[in-house]
Amino acid sequence: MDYQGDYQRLAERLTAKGINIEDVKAKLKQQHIETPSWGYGNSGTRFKVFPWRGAARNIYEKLDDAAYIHKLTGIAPSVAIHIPWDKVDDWNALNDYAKSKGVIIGAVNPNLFQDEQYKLGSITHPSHSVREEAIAHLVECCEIMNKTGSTLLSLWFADGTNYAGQDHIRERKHRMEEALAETYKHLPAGSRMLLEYKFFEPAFYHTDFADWGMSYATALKLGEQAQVLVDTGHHAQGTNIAHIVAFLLDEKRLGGFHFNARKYADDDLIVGTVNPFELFEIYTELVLADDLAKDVAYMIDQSHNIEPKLEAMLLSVLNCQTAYARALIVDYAKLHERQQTGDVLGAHSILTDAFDTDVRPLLAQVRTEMDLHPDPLAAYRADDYAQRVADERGVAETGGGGYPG
Ligand code: PSV
Ligand code: MN
Repeated sequence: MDYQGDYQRLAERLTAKGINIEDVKAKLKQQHIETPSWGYGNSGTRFKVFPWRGAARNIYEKLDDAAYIHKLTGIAPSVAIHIPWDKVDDWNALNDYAKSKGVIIGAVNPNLFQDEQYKLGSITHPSHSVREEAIAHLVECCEIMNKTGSTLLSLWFADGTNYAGQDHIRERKHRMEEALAETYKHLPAGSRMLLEYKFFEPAFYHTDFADWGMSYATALKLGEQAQVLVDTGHHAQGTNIAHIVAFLLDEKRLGGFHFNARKYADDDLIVGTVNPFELFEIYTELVLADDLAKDVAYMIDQSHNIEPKLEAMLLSVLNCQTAYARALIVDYAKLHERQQTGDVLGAHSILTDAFDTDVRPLLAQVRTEMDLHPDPLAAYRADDYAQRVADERGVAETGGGGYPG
């Protein structure tokens, strides 16, 4: 890949604008995108699961795959786990295995949406005993965090109702607050609880955590260890996610992201495919917020349906890297100047100029400096890893502990 000449020209152009290219490269090298264990197993829609030959069948194979994505990109060193899908008897052995592969266990995601008793909700269920069971699972996940060294409890609830009058909405809110307050007490020191929201599905009349405002209000009640998790696929059409991000950053309550792309519903399409400009807008807010964004966790949340799992995950990480690179080369000084003088389109053009910049030579340079292949997708396609795991693992009959067919 002959990118050096292009990189030199880009570096000169950016330097002339007062952008410190060494600083940009240093930030790109520090980027950290967490991949989800469930993205490596078979998954699908409620209509059909198309099994992928070579999909990971258990948490060890998921770690192998995640380590491979990290080896190619250099920026995906941690793996989110889902409990009980990824539960093991010996957590020390799992930690050691992850370490031997060059990755660590990241966020712990409880699962309160697949058991029979949760038909009417988990922590908001009308029955006290079902709520107790749900809380016990959340506490168990806090204990797992202690064993894996995880610093994030990532919470998403399928809770909600399907018909007006089905349940008392405010009582459900109180049940939810009570359960989370109890869970909060069990959070390991220094860790955080991230509250995800989603405006519909699987409940279709009301969802107990429907939007960022509900997660935010609840986080405020719980305490500083509770923050909001923005899943980019969980908003209504046309929602300005960058605005939500800016607001939460300013309030110091943006805990992290679940990245994916959506065209209509929570499609879990590859992040940055249908929405590259939206992803770039989000990253500009993060870059602008500087220190306010220092603890934000960046996680992928995708379950690939028809696409090859490994290439999909690789592309997802690379799309986040591209968006971040574009956001880092925005001329923020000039942007601010134009904002102050009310130069509406002049200000806008500062953003489109960065977005339209071909950052591939910059990223190739960064990767070379990190001793990586300058083009990870080409490296993946030239490599035999996918073929090897296809031969070794064959076609899994289940989702590898993830979404069943
Ligand atoms: C739900 O749609 C969700 O986005 C939540 O983050 C879950 O944890 C994740 O998918 C995996 O089930
Ligand atoms: Mn999510």
